[in-house]
Amino acid sequence: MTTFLSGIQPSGRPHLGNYFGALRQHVAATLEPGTHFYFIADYHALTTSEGPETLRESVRDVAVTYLALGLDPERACLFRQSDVPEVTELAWLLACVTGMGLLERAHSYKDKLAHGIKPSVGLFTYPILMAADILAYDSDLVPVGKDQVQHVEMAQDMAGYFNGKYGEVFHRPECRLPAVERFQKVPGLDGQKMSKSYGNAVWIFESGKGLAKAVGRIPTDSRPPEEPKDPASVLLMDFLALFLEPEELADWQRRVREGGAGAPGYGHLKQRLVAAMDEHFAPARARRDELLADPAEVDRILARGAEKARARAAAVTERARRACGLR
Ligand code: AQP
Repeated sequence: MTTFLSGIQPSGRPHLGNYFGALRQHVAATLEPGTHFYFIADYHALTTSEGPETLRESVRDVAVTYLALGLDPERACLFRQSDVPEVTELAWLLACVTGMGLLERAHSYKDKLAHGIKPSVGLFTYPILMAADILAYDSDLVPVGKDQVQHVEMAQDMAGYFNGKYGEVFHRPECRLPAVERFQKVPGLDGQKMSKSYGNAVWIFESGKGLAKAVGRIPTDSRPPEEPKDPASVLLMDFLALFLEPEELADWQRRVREGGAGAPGYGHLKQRLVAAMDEHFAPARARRDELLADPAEVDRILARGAEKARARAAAVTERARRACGLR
């Protein structure tokens, strides 16, 4: 039976990149046969924490987002990472077989430094905790966006180091990217990867004036509508490509490419984007409002998820302890 596992950090409001790269494929995967674990990575979020109250709110926000997007807690186990403290012990066991060089090659760490984020030891060793998260559940498949592929590969490496030294303890996980390539790395408002910490993100439940304002921030240039343009040079088209059906998208692309009297202006494209996002997320927004009104139910779901996840992680951790001589 295949075990699926993935997670998301409660380090800010889930954005379009998290949705297309991860959340949407997590929810879809739960329809496949297997065991499904989805966690809210609150230990990870401590690497960039803005305080306890914000963290608690963000954890709830991510839980509500998963459920509002259709994750069925009867089919998937939804839980808080910190409700399974075994992963921190596993992280230590993995740290002791992992060379510094592996972590020094992490692209995501280097990107964070390049964005001026002051690194803690926790941020540097993040891939070890992520490997522990993956290996603790004997995960077979890890659905993620492209930015996390290297981290899954590092988990494979760490499993290999540990197994090489102590025998076959950990399963080798494989990552799974969204089948549609443009969902693998969604651009932010500045054209770089959309990221909670880069100030370029659009919250998936943004609505009304907030949504119009966010879409209004997508940069455009001074070329007039009539001027023929390569659609690939118009960032707005990348956003529209996330939401429109292929035929409609092809039509807008053609009109942008041909220019002339029938070509849309940037304002027109922005209006279409707002309408498409509204339509796409309206049902989930309504479910979100219902869930926010019933926090006790969300707590119950997380508690049930934690119980099941912890039982699996405890067994794997015990196997690892014995293998390395701690028992
Ligand atoms: N722009 C993106 N396009 C596609 N997938 C993305 N993901 C994140 N950004 C994009 C995927 O979302 C999942 C959860 O990510 P995370 O919140 O745990 O960490 P992250 O990848 O570091 O996301 P952020 O927004 O960039 O967070 P911060 O700024 O806090 O570090 C992952 O599967 C990821 O691939």
